[in-house]
Amino acid sequence: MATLERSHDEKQKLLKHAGRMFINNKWVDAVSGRTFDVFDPATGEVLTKVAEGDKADVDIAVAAARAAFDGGAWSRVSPAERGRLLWKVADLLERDAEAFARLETIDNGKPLSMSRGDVGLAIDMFRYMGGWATKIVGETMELSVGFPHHSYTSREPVGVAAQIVPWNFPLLMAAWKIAPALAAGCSVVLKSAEQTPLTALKLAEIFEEVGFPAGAVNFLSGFGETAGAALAAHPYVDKVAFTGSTEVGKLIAKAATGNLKRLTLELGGKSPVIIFPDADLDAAAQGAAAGIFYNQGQVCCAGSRVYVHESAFDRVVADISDRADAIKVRPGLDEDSEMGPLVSDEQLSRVMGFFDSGREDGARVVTGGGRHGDKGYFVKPTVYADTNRDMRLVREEIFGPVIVAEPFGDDDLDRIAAIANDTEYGLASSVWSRDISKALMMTKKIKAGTVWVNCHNVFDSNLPFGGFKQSGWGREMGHYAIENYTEVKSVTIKL
Ligand code: TXE
Repeated sequence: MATLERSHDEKQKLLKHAGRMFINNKWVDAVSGRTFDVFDPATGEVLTKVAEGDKADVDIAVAAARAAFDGGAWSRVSPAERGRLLWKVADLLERDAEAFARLETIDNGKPLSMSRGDVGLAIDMFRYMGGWATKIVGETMELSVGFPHHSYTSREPVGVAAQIVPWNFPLLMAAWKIAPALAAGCSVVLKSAEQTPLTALKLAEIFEEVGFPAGAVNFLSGFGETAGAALAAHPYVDKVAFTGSTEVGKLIAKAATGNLKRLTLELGGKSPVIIFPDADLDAAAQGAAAGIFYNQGQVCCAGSRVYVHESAFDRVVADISDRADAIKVRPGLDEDSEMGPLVSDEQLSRVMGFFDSGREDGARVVTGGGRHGDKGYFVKPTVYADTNRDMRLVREEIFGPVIVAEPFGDDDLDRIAAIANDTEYGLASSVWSRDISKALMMTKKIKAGTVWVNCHNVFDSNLPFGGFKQSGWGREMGHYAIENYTEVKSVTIKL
């Protein structure tokens, strides 16, 4: 109860405009007047209410973003000024970093140490993309057209960007999406996830304080099937950026075809961790454990399948399982918490369903395999062995702190890669070996957008991130993110 009271109290202090959305530089109620409950994942109790934006609010926000982009004040802001504004966002986020971290933990459940890490990465993303605003350039080219000419390309902002973000890294995903869009000169309508709307609303306070022109950035709270779907289908939206489930990604792709919106999708994963016997096995076990248990396993690139050479299998699995048992599973606001609750009742039920399927399919529980406590949405860090490729545990994204471990006896890299690639996803992977040549050969064989060698879950604003196969379309971060928000224009002048 102490946690809940603390949460309520902090919520009052931490959010100035609870129950409202930020559209066209004004704090407004939903047109319908409706609100919905936000829950404390550590207790399951209602934390606060936020505005329930839907199609009517989407229409207003998109119209504001459209006007800002089509000749409005935002369209006249110079690249240097866009960069300065983004740096200011970073500075104010840094000033309020601890408040953001606490609010993220209250809303999402993750340990404070992780929220602090997320805020740091978000700050870095705004600075990094602020730097890009003045470095968006075209090329000149020689043609073979037989008359004197001058040809060049320019990069222009795509237009109105609708951005739909998930609940696992609410603030960070907002930063990944908003920062490149604004650096490129697009205007933005962002919809937070219904489970975790609070830090996006607090970020809106920062945008208000920085003083962006009206309509440049609009923050909506609301549900996916209503507000999200309306954004994805909106005829005046030019680009959609989505992070979430593969299932919803496909719905968004269909909705976006109406006016052939530009589209980037960052979707699910079932990322393999491959541990060769010549690896530093302590480091590999530590990395594999961190790779799955970080953020309660609610990470799209979580290393959820670990394949270990049979000669090292028992030792590595025992080590991962000891590490799982040692994790302090506590409410995120407790400073010593190392794993918080899952985000929602629904996510808890989903993960519990996977425990049931593991039981039915005969997988061996090495450790965990159930709920932790009876209040809030906590589950035990879990390790399974004796699994096979036909089990749901092995095929489907669980999005919880659950890893399946399987041995391989093979030394043939192609056969090992075939096991690693035996998934509809292709987001990430890690390879653990002291033999750099073997590790690099594996990086070429794995079909995934990211391959880490002797590490896992390493992110940087300068490092592109995204998936092969059904893990999505396009790359976020780095200069790729800027390309997502620009169109190339070719100009040819006959001299
Ligand atoms: O995701 P959804 P859910 C995976 C993970 C998880 C599963 C389900 O496996 O267990 O998805 O989670 C918005 N049109 N990931 O159901 O529904 C929604 O409001 C437009 C992986 O919570 O995909 C939210 O803002 N938008 C993932 C966002 O989509 C819609 C992160 C994500 O929600 C919509 C989250 C619609 N029809 C879940 N329906 C990752 N890649 O990191 C929902 N939304």
